[in-house]
Amino acid sequence: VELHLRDAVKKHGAGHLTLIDPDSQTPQEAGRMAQAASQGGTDAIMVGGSVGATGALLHNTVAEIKKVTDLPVILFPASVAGLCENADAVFFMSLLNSRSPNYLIENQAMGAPLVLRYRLEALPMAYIIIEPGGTVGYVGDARLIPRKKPELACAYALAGKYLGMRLVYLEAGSGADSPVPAGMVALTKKLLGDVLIIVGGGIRSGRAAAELVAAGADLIVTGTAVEKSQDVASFISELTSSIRR
Ligand code: 1GP
Repeated sequence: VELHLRDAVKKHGAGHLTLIDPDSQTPQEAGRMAQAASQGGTDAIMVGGSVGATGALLHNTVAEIKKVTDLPVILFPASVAGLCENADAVFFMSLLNSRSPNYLIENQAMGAPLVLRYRLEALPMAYIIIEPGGTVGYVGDARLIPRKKPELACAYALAGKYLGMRLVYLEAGSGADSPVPAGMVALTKKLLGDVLIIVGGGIRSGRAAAELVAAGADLIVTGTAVEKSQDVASFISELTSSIRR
């Protein structure tokens, strides 16, 4: 799955990930969204959410998505409960600016044997939450990075790289009024080189996505805007065509 993502970035200059929160619709509706997103040219489906994205709902959501598309399904877990065996990979992430050991290492330790048993590909990722942070900032007990302090985001991202993480996710929080500042993305990419920079939270248009890609984002995540869209295939197609070379 990591190779698939890196290939997409190499080929088109950037990639797009569609985030589906199992708690926001039925598994069948999630399947229809994933199918439309795939038609629109998204590169992978992320499945997860801060609250309630667990158990049978999670499993059935992944199952419906796998039925309708060959795209990789990557789990985006809020805790050990966000793992299931029918996905392809997991963002094996540590919330580096959390105050809580739960989100730094405890859930990861409880989850690691399940990742092995479920044969999920683990994608080692530094997860960094920037203001305003939204629900995930609250639930993850994050000490939010101020929007005007790109050097702080970079310090955490670089620490992640030196710890061996090959992906960095700069998160503004789902539904944020505005995405992570482009300048913060630019500085992070400049210092991190071949680490994949994922940016999400509050991205609602092709223009916003293109600005972040121009700054250095490798992968753009959209969740809320896809959920709200009346025509998912054409919305994703607008996003993917504006970020691709
Ligand atoms: C949330 O970054 C993701 O974890 C997506 O955010 O819902 O605002 O697209 P949106």
